Amino acid sequence: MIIEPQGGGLGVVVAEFTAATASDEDVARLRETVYREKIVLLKEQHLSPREFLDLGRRFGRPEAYYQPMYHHPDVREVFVSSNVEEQGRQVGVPKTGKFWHSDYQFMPRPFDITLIHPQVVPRKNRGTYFINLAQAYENLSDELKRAAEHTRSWHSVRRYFKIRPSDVYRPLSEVEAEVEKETPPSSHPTVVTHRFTGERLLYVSEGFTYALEDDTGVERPALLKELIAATGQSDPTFEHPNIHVQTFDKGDMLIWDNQSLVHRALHTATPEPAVSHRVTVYDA
Ligand code: 7UC
Ligand code: FE
Repeated sequence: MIIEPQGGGLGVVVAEFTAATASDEDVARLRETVYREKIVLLKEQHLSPREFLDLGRRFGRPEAYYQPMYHHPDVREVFVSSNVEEQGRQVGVPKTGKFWHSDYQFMPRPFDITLIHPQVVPRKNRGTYFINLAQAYENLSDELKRAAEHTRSWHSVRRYFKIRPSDVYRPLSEVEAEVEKETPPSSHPTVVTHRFTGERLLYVSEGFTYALEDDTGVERPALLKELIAATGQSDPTFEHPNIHVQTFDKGDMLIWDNQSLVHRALHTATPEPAVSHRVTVYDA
């Protein structure tokens, strides 16, 4: 196993890692690298959905997505993002994650680690944007740090909940009510402490975070907007210095620290075929 920094700041590239024969020491070293470097790009993987899940298991307890329409038909713990029909039918869900978020941020317990194994890689707009919320917190002015302290932020999937085929002809109000009931908003402190590294994270996202309240329960919409902008998530040009663009090739696997990072699928002007498999885990 060879670990090398990738040019341009965030993340490392790992070559000569073989999932089937990797020792516990190799996996422990990778896990520690994920939390320290935030993104690990494993080269030359080519794993079946079952093998991918087996690798995910070595990093923690895999959790199947709460909605079955995202599940791989053979391995339910594998989440499928795809705009490619297989034998005339849709597998998984197209156009997922095209907004700043972290995975399951709207749930009581967000995932610790996300693993993505791209299957069909677009030729042009390949990649994912990332922002490190530990870095974003560090970069805040002392005044904004103080303002964020002792506040809570509220997160919901409602703006990005995907209409299911079974929702056709249902009143939107009924679907909305169901979303609120099945996935009520979750709140987390606006400044959370990373459970493994102890870093302070500015835990807000443009896609899921819809309210921030101070310690007396009063909503502070202007502060939320200012904090989100300070992280770089409001930049329509994606040129904010906090934004890291992670590209990948066929056979790559991306493993990232989902506590520290928000991410967003690259915006594609011309739709190209894209398929990726995802496994998400709780680490202890
Ligand atoms: O379809 C999607 O963009 C899925 C998103 C609402 N949730 C992904 C997650 O793991 O939180
Ligand atoms: Fe995501």
